[in-house]
Amino acid sequence: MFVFYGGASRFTASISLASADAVVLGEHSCGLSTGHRYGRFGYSLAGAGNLDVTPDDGSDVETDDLVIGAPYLQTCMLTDPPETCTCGSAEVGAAYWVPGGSYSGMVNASTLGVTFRPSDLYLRALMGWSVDAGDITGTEDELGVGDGRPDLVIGAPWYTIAGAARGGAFVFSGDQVASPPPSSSFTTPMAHLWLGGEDPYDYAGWSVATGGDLNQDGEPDILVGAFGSDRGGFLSGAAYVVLSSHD
Ligand SMILES: [Ca+2]
Ligand SMILES: [Ca+2]
Ligand SMILES: [Ca+2]
Repeated sequence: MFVFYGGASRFTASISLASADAVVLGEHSCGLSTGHRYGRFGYSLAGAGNLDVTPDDGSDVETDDLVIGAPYLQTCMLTDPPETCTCGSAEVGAAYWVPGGSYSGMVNASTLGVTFRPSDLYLRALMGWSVDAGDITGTEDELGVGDGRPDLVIGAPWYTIAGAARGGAFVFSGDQVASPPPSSSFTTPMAHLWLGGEDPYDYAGWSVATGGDLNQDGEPDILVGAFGSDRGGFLSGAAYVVLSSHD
């Protein structure tokens, strides 16, 4: 992922990505000689607002942050030395929250921020195929009213529960992610909310979005795309709307 720091006068004409201010990389890939293990970091990305702001103690960190997906990340890339990568080829996938900052040169997402991945490292999930962020929820309000801190939505379209590739989206509470003691890694059972696909091969979570207030209750709502859904006929596809609150 290439980062350019803004400025109205800078973003004109054309800029080569080679002159980006920083390049954010995912976890290592294994070489071609070891069987094409790769993560495809940057397949999805989104601005994540300012998740690590600390509201009550005056020590606010004012940088806006990032969420980035690497849906083809494989188990061996986490567990084996780069030169071997001898494990199976399950594409578990991962997503990374990266705090904002004045980065330069090449930086690594897994050492900068927080990693999200399935708890089962041998199950193909393609987690991180889609990502977005918005203040969907706060931990102190069971009605889902936001707490001012962005939360993360991470799609996993191949995630399998009771049938292949139902897919779905995991919501991780920003409050949970930012709460001390800081954790560098979250797994799917720690998610605040799971929005699971209805049927096998729905591929729910192929796309996700937050931020729109569809029902005008002041809180962002969640959209989950499932292109394999048969709701409207064979492979009609569907887009699910999950409102932050409803009567
Ligand atoms: Ca921040
Ligand atoms: Ca929140
Ligand atoms: Ca709403």
